[in-house]
Amino acid sequence: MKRYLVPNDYMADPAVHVFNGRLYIYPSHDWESGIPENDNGDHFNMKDYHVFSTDDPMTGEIIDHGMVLSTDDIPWAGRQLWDCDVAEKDGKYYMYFPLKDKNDTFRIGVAIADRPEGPFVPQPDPIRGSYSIDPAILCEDGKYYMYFGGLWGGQLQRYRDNKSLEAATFPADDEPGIPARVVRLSDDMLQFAEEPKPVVVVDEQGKPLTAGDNTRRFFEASWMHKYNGKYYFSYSTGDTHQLCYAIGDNPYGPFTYQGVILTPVVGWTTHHAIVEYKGKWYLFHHDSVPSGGLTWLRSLKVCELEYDAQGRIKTIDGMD
Ligand code: FUB
Repeated sequence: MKRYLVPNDYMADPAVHVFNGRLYIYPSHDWESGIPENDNGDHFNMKDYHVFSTDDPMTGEIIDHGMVLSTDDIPWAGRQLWDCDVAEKDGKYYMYFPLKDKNDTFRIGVAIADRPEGPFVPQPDPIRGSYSIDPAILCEDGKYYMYFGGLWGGQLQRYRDNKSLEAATFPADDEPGIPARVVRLSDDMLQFAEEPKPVVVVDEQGKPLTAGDNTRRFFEASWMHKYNGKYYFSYSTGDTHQLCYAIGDNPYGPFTYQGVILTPVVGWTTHHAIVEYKGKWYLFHHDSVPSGGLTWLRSLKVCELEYDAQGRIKTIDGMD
């Protein structure tokens, strides 16, 4: 069974966490801004976030806590509030959000709240040294790690070794693909504590997935969860529209490719969060069925997710 969570509005890119025994959903807020569709993603012209919560994602009431952060409140804002994530530390809630600055370059900002439902107050500047999109946070033994990055409109091809290039550069098809990044956050949660490192996904022979392997290699939409002591790094393959996953032994990887979590959905993008709640595992994602296939008007969905006895995720049909 699958469920559309917010049938009266367009929400996408869910990040989902359990705070104080309740499920909190932090999506992007799609709307019709009239910007034509292009490979740069200009049509994803989001300008605010809402927060939702529930005590039962399949059948319970979904509470809309209203608008919690807007580009109007962010001093360095240019345009395009894309996929965010939220982490809790010492009773404060930190929202990490990608946004283009006034030079049209994606940076990652932080906004702080006293409660998981916000409202969130942004810091005056983005995180120093941040770039690209799609932050996802792992909390592990009191340390916090951010996974981030996305190709094409997400601008990751403009960077190598955390330095910006003069021009966007893609590897040849037989070279390793451009990886996501992982970085530990500072104790105050407001900066990077180290240089971001590549999130390397390898095949069964231990070789990094190549740029031409576009049904398996990373594109955007990082998520990290733990299952049976292993680290499951999951992501979208972008132009081949799959959600895939890879397993590692620590937060930095490397991660060995395992398979497909969700086959392509209606719409160009696919994006997700995986979370355990009250003894069940759930996949939150989005598709463009309710908007009649408009890629920039996406709707939040949830379904249960299952593992086999070896810890492999059972593939879910995106067209269901
Ligand atoms: O919503 C805008 C972008 O589309 C996200 O940041 C990507 O992950 C993709 O879902």
